[in-house]
Amino acid sequence: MFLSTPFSDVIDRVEGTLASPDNVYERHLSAMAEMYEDAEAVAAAGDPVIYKVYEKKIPELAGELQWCMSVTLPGKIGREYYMTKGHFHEVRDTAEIYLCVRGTGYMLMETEDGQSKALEMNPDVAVYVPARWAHRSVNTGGEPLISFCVYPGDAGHDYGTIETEGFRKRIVEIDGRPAIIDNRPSS
Ligand code: S6P
Ligand code: ZN
Repeated sequence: MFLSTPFSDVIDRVEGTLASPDNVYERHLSAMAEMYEDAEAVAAAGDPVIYKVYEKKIPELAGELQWCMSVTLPGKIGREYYMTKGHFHEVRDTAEIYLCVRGTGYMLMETEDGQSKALEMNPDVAVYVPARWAHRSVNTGGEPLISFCVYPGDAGHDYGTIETEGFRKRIVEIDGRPAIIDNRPSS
């Protein structure tokens, strides 16, 4: 049974906001401090906002679609670029589409069995995140990295593995350019 009624909303491609979000949250560095490689840089950074999310409230049902705007701010902690926490979907067999509308960066993805992939994000690039791939937005540019995200209504978020293990790759600045480096050996 479908509970939604038709609606529309307006995306601000510059700010990354929705005109009428049902839920807005900001993730500060303190909520993900252990995810960065450089603890000294974390301690010196204060507690900046790393990213913001503007969501519509949709029933968490398989036939529905969640949608939101994801805004990762520009900056680095040490040499490591600002990024989202990253997650698997709680319902593993659910995919997601990101449409980048502003900024420059990567969608960093990996599977539980050790595959990794980083796809560049620029305005008008649409990224397909398949089912069973954890995903994290990384902003390697000088302006906000903004995407419109769509994913199944019941997908949910599973942060557990990423919180304890991290991603296998990190994206850091080396010689003034983004570089994708190993974080930990594949198991
Ligand atoms: C949800 C989708 C995005 C992220 C958002 C924040 O499936 O992938 O809306 O939730 O980019 O990232 P995170 O990793 O903190 O949920
Ligand atoms: Zn997701």
